Amino acid sequence: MPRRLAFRAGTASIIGLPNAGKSTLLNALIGEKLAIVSSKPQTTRTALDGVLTTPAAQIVFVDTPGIHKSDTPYNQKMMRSVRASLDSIDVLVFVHDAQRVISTEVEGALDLVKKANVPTVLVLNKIDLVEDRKKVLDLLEQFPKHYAFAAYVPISAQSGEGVEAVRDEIIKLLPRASKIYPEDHITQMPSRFLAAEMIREKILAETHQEVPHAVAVLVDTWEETPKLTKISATIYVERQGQKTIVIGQKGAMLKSIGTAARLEMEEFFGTKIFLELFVKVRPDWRNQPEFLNELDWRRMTGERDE
Ligand SMILES: Nc1nc2c(ncn2[C@@H]2O[C@H](COP(=O)(O)OP(=O)(O)O)[C@@H](O)[C@H]2O)c(=O)[nH]1
Ligand SMILES: [Mg+2]
Repeated sequence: MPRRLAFRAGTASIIGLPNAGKSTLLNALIGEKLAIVSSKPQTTRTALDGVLTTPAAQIVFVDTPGIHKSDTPYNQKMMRSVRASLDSIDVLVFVHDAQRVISTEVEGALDLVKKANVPTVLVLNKIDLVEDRKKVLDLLEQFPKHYAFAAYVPISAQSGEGVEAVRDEIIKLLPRASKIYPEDHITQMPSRFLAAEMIREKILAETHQEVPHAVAVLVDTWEETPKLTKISATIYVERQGQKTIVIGQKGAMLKSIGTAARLEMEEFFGTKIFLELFVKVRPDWRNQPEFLNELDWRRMTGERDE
């Protein structure tokens, strides 16, 4: 049979509790850092997409915010994006942190899996952090009691161990179909969103307590010249005290955030970058629908490559 007839293509959503390693897995699967990663909850605030094309298949991945109690409007918005990611997909990938037991929180998340009713791969992540491999096996054995997963794969998204097995299990579950996107397409996300996220990641890495939750970043201007790309962006926080923290002593914190973000942008976009950062207080932005729309990459307008 000619190979093109056996080609498989479809969509796979990655879901799980916060901090399980969903975004790290997306990046490992695609081989590009598309999603920002941190140990702070709510690092991923909206559904993100990343496309992997192999000779045998094309998988459109959707990375999602962690499944959590949606007690505020902003959290509810995040959970809506998780639920929306369960519609019209071919495969689900449920990521669980191998250091954690199957708590009631996990059971709640598994209810979403049951409702989605699509073939689901159980990924037991962070096995590099579990010294006793027997514990990994014991935990793997627990999962079928909760749901009949299509496959069970222990991995370390960070080291890459097991990531190919995840990819192969997903491909087996995809329908026969031709490519949805051209081969070199990796994401729908606009460059200015990716750049804003890179800045936010550096802030998350450097700040603590309520600051990570209070931070939003928007790129204001994006100017490409043959020699370099000039980007100016605003970091929004909710209170003056947070602004003081983000700027730091004599601007030291803002400078280190800017340098780290610029280096990552230069690597990712493959061009020299001039990055200018501003910090503004915008009280209660998490409850302002208009501002939340501005942060939504699907609604971003303006200069874009891709
Ligand atoms: N040791 C280890 N850490 C991991 C692994 N996968 C993710 N992490 C870390 O776990 C934290 C949460 O990862 P992230 O991908 O942002 O989780 P998400 O909230 O599920 O998207 C980050 O600090 C990651 O570096 C892994 O396989 N091993
Ligand atoms: Mg994430």
